[in-house]
Amino acid sequence: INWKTVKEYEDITYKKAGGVARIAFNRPEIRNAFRPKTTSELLDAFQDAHEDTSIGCVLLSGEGPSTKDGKWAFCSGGDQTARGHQGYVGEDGYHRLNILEVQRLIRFMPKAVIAVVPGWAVGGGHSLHVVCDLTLASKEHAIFKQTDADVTSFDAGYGSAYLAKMVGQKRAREIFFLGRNYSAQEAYEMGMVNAVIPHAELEDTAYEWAQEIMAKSPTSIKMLKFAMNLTDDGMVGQQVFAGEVTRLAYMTEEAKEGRDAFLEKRKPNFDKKWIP
Ligand code: 1HA
Repeated sequence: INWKTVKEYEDITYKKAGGVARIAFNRPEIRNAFRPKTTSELLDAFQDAHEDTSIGCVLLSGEGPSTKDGKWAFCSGGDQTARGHQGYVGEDGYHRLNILEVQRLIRFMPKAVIAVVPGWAVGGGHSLHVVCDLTLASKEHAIFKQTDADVTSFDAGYGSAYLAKMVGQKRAREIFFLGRNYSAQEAYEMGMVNAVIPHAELEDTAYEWAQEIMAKSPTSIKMLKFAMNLTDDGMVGQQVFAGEVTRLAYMTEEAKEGRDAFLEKRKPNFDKKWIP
């Protein structure tokens, strides 16, 4: 894959190739934990991937392995050294929880986002894989674990409640209440991983899955994603879906007539065809 760096960041890498964007955590020595700077960079990169019409699919992964001990990580959640009394503190001194904004960008992105998990997916990192559309995991190195209840920094949104819809209530409660390690195979059997891939083939396989998705009709992929989101997202889910309905309505003769009539200061003539 001929990845080309799009923009240099401190805490993440951002590359593109063949219509696929690849965003990856780049703090491997601390298992790719995120601090406010990381989430700001993620927001910037995801926004670009959202708006770039040449991009059809986004991979979210973690760089590695750690130069300290050779271990791999997707993301180990919030950087515990960046936690002050009111939450995670940025370099500017403000406390932020903007990883939830990153979750929303992934959730409402009109393209598929694939979590490519080469190692640890822990805490808020686990929640990120949950919110992605698909998850591919390294057979040898991926480990899924929820430590939120160990460190009192818990995701009471998608990370837990949506997870429960994915793996079932009993399993989700076990994952959060016991905080055990689960292998890629166990996560697959629970229904939160789409495929277990040999580590050496993980990146190429993710790229192939992205290409397969991108061979489909973009509008279908977008509307199917939003349709599957809708029932869990309440009025916001409807709002996202509705935006697309309006976009389609703009393309009709009726919409043209409505606009033209206003601009020409006359009554609109909608031709009164009530299509069944
Ligand atoms: O859920 C949320 C949120 C929800 C809603 C709204 C906002 C949220 C914000 C954040 C979060 C969270 O993510 S809470 C959960 C935070 N994360 C954790 O509790 C995981 C902490 N890490 C671990 O449990 C383990 O490190 C590990 C299972 C990921 C890996 O274990 P391993 O392979 O034995 O490595 P370990 O030696 O523990 O770690 C390697 C180095 O990375 C250590 O540093 P060193 O001793 O080499 O100096 C370790 O301290 C560092 N490290 C690992 N994870 C973090 C970390 N440093 C800071 N923050 C971390 N999360």
